[in-house]
Amino acid sequence: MQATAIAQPNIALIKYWGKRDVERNLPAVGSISVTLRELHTEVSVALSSDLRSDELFVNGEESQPLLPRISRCLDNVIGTQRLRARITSRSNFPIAAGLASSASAFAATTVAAASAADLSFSTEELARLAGQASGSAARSLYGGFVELRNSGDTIKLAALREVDSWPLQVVVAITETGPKPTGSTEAMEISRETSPFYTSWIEQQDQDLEIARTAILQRDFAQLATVAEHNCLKMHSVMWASRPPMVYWNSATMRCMQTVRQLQTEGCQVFFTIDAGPQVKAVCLPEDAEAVSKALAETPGVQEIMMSGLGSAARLVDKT
Ligand code: 2P0
Repeated sequence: MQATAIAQPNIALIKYWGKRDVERNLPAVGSISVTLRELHTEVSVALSSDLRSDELFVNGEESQPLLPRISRCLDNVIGTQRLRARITSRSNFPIAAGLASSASAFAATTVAAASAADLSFSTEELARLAGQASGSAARSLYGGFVELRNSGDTIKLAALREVDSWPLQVVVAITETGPKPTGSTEAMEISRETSPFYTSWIEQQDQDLEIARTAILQRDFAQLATVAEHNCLKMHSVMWASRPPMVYWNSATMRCMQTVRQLQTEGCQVFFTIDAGPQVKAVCLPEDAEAVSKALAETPGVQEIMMSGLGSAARLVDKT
């Protein structure tokens, strides 16, 4: 009873920040993301009557701190009266550094757990289960451009555009690889409870979603660039105005934003987005990817560059 799944992280262009139901992990706002191709997490779930408790190995090392959340995810997918599991996870990019590693990890865990237990779910059901573990994970059950919508008491997902029909590139500038100071779950609640901008953030989200959805459907890069940068900066303004303030950026993050601004003045079709971490993701047209990558690599403080096209949905790769 073992299954292995692969999922890719996704980068939100219109961000999820805030929860309307913490218990069920329902987001307060919809979001739109792109699923990446080159970054991935592979998760194996092996259920066994020989195990007395769940065991988790992340990139070859046993991990106690992450285990309760993974165990809860398995309880949610399989049921609490399940066999114990050995879970092994391997990512080809830094984890817990604002690169959406929880999205790919929980998407892959959900798919692998369901298969290991011989349970059959629709993609949308798998997305809802993954989303209960980590909101952004729901989006990695789909490929290309993905929208997550709030729908009554649950979420609904839609693939807005397939991977190959608008092959944007994402250049990730890594400026720091350590774990982030405040996890997203806690940070979102601090924002909801203390930020004076939180309510207007929530109120304006549907408008941003509408503009981004239309831009994606029409392949209007300029429109998507404007709304994505605006939405990103609004989310960070909510965080900055929280008490305590949550500032995920470092000086290299700012320098990367300036590099993107400079590229834009030179005619490059590129925009930046930044999540709950110091990395800068530059989204661009394929013909501009090399120039964007070179300029970001030369930006002081950038430690590494990762390039990715848009990728496909989470999937099962092995079952025994
Ligand atoms: C996003 N982020 O839309 C936003 C932008 C971070 C900034 O989704 O609490 O790890 O597990 O549901 O999914 C990160 O939040 O949060 C996230 P939980 P998650 O990608």
